[in-house]
Amino acid sequence: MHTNATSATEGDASKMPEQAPEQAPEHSPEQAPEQARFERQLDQGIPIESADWMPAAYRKTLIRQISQHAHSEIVGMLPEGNWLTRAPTLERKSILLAKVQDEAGHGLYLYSAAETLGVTRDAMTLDLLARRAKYSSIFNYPTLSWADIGAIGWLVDGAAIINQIPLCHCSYGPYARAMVRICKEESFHQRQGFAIMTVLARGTREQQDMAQDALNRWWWPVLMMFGPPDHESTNSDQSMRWGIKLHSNDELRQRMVDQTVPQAQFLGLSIPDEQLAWNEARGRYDYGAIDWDEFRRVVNGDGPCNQERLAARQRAWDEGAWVREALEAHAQKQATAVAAA
Ligand code: BYC
Repeated sequence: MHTNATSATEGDASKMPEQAPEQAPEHSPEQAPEQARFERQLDQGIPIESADWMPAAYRKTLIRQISQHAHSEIVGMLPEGNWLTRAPTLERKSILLAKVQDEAGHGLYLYSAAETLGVTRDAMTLDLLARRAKYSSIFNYPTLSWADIGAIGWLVDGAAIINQIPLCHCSYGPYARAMVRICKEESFHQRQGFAIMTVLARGTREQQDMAQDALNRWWWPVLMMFGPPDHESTNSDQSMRWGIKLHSNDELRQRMVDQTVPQAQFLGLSIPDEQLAWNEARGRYDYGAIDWDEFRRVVNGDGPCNQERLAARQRAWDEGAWVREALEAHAQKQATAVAAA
């Protein structure tokens, strides 16, 4: 629920900014001392806080990344929510329910972190609904069997941890602090997924096949989560200079492969990649070519579930209108009472 009313117009979609506000131009000569202080803070590893001066492009990049991250957490509830009523036991159901609720919490911490940069949650949501903002490609794939819930925890949350632990040390204080708790919870999520896969992998032949089928379908989309290859990554260089990203997309993807192969071996499952091989010289695994056309298709709206996911978010927005209106009315009543007192 949206409780973060920051302006008198918030909650009234007709008066809402249609997208994140335009940023001020890059620093003027008078701002040179501020720019120098900003750069000194980056060099010395001192977090940038919301009240600190920052270049407009830094602010814009953070709003883009944090809001897309928040949208991913919220959209990410949908594929798993699909199995809440069909979890095989009461215990599994309550664990999954807790996990899905955690994802909602992650979305809220992240929307709050983005709001410290001067954008409203409503504006960010409208950007998502108008397809101006992205969310992770991985959530455009369907969850066809219970093993997919295991695979999401094991692989998707596993990838999230690899990508997000470094973000706990990124240069923007509110984002870095939000990531600390998120990463702790992701680690619980990863373990619950691995636990599901372990039960299936040690189960009947049918259960083992189900686990293998889930791994086959999720493996490549999970590797795509880390973003395009470094030479095609438009934002990486600048984001790394600003300390928003600490490692490149390919480096994190490689860590994912190196971490997951022994886990798959432990489960007795095979990674669906004939070119996967240990490279003694590099001390890392070599892996096969990723289908980047598929990645681009999914990111551009043509994945198996893109329409369904956005329709669900649109429905939630429409059906939540009365809540936003009620909150707005309540906030106005409070403000009137305070003014009268
Ligand atoms: N999907 O220059 P690049 C979770 C876009 S939540 C869609 O490398 P950047 C979880 C990228 O936005 C998982 N789009 O970008 C939740 C850019 O387009 P724009 C989400 C992607 O930002 C619930 C363009 O491609 N995690 O795990 O430097 C349950 C060029 O890419 C993707 C985060 O958001 C993608 N996979 O690096 C369970 C973490 N990859 O925006 C689990 C925070 C790239 O210029 N985000 N694009 O139009 C990041 O670390 C970075 O934003 C990324 C991409 C590594 C994802």
